[in-house]
Amino acid sequence: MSNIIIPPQWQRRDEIVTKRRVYVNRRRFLAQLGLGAIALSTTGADCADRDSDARHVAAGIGPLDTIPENAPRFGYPAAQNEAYAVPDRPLTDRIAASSYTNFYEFDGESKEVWQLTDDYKPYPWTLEITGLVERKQRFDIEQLIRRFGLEERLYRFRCVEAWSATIPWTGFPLRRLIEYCRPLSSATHVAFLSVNRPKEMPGIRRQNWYPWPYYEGLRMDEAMHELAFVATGMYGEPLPKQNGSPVRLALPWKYGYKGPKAFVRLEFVDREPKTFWNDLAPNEYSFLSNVNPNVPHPRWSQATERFMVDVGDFRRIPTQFMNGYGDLVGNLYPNEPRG
Ligand SMILES: Nc1nc2c(c(=O)[nH]1)N[C@H]1C(S)=C(S)[C@@H](COP(=O)(O)O)O[C@H]1N2
Ligand SMILES: [Mo]
Repeated sequence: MSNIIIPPQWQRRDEIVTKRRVYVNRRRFLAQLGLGAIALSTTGADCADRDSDARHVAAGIGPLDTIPENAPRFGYPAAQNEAYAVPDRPLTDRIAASSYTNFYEFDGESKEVWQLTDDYKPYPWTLEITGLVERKQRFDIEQLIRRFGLEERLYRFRCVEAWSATIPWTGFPLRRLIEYCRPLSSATHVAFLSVNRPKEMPGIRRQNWYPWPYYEGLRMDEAMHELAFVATGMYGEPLPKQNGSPVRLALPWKYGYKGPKAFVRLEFVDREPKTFWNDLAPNEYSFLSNVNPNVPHPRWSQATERFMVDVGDFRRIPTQFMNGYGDLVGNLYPNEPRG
């Protein structure tokens, strides 16, 4: 992707909005000059996307313009919960975090998922609560936000493929939703199901060998942990489509794939639920999938990671036990290799 638009790292909240405006205007400016496609095709690594990119540039659309128009905006930007800061690394550039994404429903290879989300219309959306629970019910996004509130948390993020980021998520602890719904005492796990919209999601159509829709799961003690977070937004605004609009999980001590994007169902169950990547390759993707530098992936080391600072700017850093959250969640996993 474009390396030409890299404003300085922002530190203060109002710079988030400013930065987005600068970015959008720059795109429009290039489009007007007819230079967009040329200026944006300089990296070469994404030739396949060049046509798509040119089309988006011509329309003045960038990776932050995929925030749905009808996403509710009340409560943003939310107050930051200072208990969840990330003092050891910088915040990842916002455009980078919404350009370099993983969302197989749109594509399995390209890291420019946002260009494939034009047909995806996340709203109307409902979350169904079902299974072993007293209050089986549905929430729309407004109801979720009104009932459970919004706060901002800075979390480390670590993909199993050894890239990482620091993201300011907006949302609420999953625990709040679970307590409200009152699971039965027989519930031991929570299963999540992502939205299944082949007409809107080209990756589902193209990669029809995958067991869609995406599904994930947690033990109840994990789901009830204060760190487990339902994200409705990031960087002070609702989630862009490619980052999982309308809601996704942020589980900072686990590899990224444990956090389903665009989930529509939460089911309380009495056994370990099946999960998408574990079903596809059980020896590579365990149910727990806690970030652990001491446990290599069968095909690569997990001792270090490529931390994404900005668009095209990655730094190699050591991976921390539980992604730096060992003090908080380590006690849940007595058998996790510690050295
Ligand atoms: N529904 C769904 N959720 C998903 C994925 C996916 O392909 N589909 N990819 C996962 C993986 S592998 C990662 S690393 C994170 C990526 O989140 P990001 O693209 O917002 O960085 O989303 C996770 N959640
Ligand atoms: Mo990932």
